[in-house]
Order: sequence, then structure tokens, then C-alpha cells
Amino acid sequence: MRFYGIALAASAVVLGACAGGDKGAGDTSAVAVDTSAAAAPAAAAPAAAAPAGGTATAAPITGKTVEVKMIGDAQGYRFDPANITIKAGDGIKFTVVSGGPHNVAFDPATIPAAASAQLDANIPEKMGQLSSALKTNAGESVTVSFANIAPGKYPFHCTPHLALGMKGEITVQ
Ligand SMILES: [Cu+2]
Repeated sequence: MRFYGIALAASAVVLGACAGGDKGAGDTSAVAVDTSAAAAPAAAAPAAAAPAGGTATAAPITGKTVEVKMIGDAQGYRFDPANITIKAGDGIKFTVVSGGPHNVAFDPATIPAAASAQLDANIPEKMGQLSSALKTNAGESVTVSFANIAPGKYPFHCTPHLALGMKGEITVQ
């Protein structure tokens, strides 16, 4: 155990030293990005080549980021606000306030096929097509970029609480 830990730490230092140059620049969300990057390569490479999710790559937010709360309390389960109007290029940050786990998911049947692959690529940490990973603790969040997403209406929901009415609609102008 101890030896393994030391070996890991040592290789991390070496990696850090080598990769320091390219990684240092955009470090705002480096912690989350690095975790998935470290785990992903083996699995992600074949998945990206597979036909399922299309060939889109994540398009970063270029505009403003709107904040939406994910709430579950005595008054029910909800997104607040539930109806959000943004422009293409904006992003939405969904943050757990209470009542988790919550997520942000789009029903593939309601999303235009042309937008589906890009929207799917713009969702970080997914647990399925057009479906973000679950976030349980207050303060945890999911930020979805709507860059490169065509104008239109995008209904969304929380998978665990869909039956309880936790849903909303995003209008991209
Ligand atoms: Cu929920």
C-alpha cells in the first residue's frame, strides 16, 4: 500500500514536470478536467471512434453563464428557474442546493437529431446519452455549454426526479 502510494506520487510528479507546460495555461477548472482526463484515455479513445454519440467534440462557452438551482425540499423537486432563455454560446451552471442526487438530462426523443451529438458532447461527466452524471452534495454542479447549438427549445429534466416534475425548458435564441 505505502509503496504503491509513493510510486504513484512519484510518477505524478514526473508527469507534472513534463506536462506542466501545456497544462498550466487553462487551469480554472483543472481539477475536474484532470481527474477525468487521467481516467478517460483508455476508455474514451475507442468510445470516441464508436458510432453511438456522433463525432462532435465539446464546444466551450463563449458567452455568459446562467445559474440554475437544483432543489428538493418540502415544496417539491425543481429547477429554479425552470425556464431559461439564452443565446447560442452561453452556458448554464446547474448547482445542487438540496434534495440530491440530481442531474441534467435531455430526452433524445425531444432533441433535434442535428443538435443531439453536439449537445451530448457539451455535457461533462455523463452517465448516458444526453444525460449528466448525478450530483448529490450541495454546491456540486453541472455546467452545460450551448455553444454550437442551434436556436430552438430544449426540454430537460432531472432523471431521479422526473416523475416528481423536476424539469424545465431551455430556449436557445
Ligand atoms: Cu433531481
